[in-house]
Amino acid sequence: MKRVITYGTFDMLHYGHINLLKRAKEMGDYLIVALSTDEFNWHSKQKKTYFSYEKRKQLLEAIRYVDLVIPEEAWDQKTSDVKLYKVDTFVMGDDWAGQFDFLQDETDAEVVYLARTPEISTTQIKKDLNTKDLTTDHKSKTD
Ligand code: C2G
Repeated sequence: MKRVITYGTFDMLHYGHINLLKRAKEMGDYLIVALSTDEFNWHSKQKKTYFSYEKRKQLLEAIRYVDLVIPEEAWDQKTSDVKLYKVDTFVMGDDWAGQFDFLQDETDAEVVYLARTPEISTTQIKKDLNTKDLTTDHKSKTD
């Protein structure tokens, strides 16, 4: 069984996240998602999330590509995670390109960076919700 792992906050889940998870799963048979806890997000990423860890975990566990969700509590847990879960492939979006190459030296895992889905992000969604007149905008597209 080929095991894959990826890490992230996955707040306000959107199709960019799904595209990443789908491609990550296609690289193996079992996909583990290390989900940033609320504490890790705030203390280490200065990120406040719309959804709590439990809600973000519930959403991820409902995705067909995801087999296991574990907490991400520290930047430096990746090496031990890869060893503990016998991971073959470590996957991240290419906004992280190069940041985790050390894992190839410290573990037997392959490190793969996948192209991000352009134009969508949680930050963009929050901005658009405050600016676009979504109803009118949506209506004009479908009428
Ligand atoms: N992603 C993507 N396309 C987007 C948005 C996100 O491919 N339009 C990918 C990111 O590259 C990342 C994953 O989806 O691989 C999760 O994105 P975030 O929740 O923003 O994760 P991040 O805050 O980058 O946390 O230790 C690593 C960190 O936990 C990663």
